[in-house]
Amino acid sequence: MIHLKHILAGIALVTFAEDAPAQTSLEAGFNALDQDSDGNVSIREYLGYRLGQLARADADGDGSLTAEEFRGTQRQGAANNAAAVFRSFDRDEDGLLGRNEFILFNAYVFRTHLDQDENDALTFEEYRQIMQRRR
Ligand SMILES: [Ca+2]
Ligand SMILES: [Ca+2]
Ligand SMILES: [Ca+2]
Repeated sequence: MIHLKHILAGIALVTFAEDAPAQTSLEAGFNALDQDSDGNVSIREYLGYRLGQLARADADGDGSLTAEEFRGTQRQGAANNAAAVFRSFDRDEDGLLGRNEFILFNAYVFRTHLDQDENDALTFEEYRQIMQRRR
């Protein structure tokens, strides 16, 4: 778990990148995540979004990610650290990131790096700050 907190901080900054082309407004990106339009991205909504990403990244469709498939879900700088993150969250050490392990990973990122006030929901203001730190 050495340096994991640092690594995950980098991942958090790029976590929304794949669905947010530069010209997409912050509001549009946030609204896409806020499925029930209550003004917050709950941890459930966030995990739902990430599970959709799992399904897309799972090239062989077995419900688990290989290290290679996982790396594909991360961007640039974060991709370099993907192997370390993968090892840390492959709790049963079977060389795959299973659905539950993937959820644990994303819940951890959400709780430690996205949700600043730790109420299991991301406000637009928190989202905006994350996106601005990315630049
Ligand atoms: Ca919501
Ligand atoms: Ca797979
Ligand atoms: Ca595993």
